Amino acid sequence: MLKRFGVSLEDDLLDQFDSLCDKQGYTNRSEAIRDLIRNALINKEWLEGTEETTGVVMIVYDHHQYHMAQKMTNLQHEHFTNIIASLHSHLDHHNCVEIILLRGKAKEIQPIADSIVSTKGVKYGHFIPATTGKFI
Ligand code: NI
Repeated sequence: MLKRFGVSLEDDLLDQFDSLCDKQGYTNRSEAIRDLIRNALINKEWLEGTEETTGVVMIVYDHHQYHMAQKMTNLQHEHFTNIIASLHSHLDHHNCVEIILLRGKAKEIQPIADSIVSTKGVKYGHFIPATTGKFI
């Protein structure tokens, strides 16, 4: 069920918010506010770390360097209960891009993501915390 509520904002802040909504392609303020609230709830989920959640790690590496192909395979087998899927694409003769999907409690999967991103030989690594969507 949808509920309505009023929000009071300074002119300038509302102008900036409207311009942001416009740039991001929102057709109305309500959907933008819903997303802000959902993001805040997901942040809280990650800070507490006790509920099951999901996240994605994206990495780029040269598979010839530092035994990277073997290292990434070993690491993913070591955490097979939390790594539920991965996608590997060969960008050229040397470079690979890999997307690794994690599922588990934030306090379990954050350290796995950190260890993947900080592995020697990873040229680019980024972790995106997400959600199971159950609580939002
Ligand atoms: Ni490859």
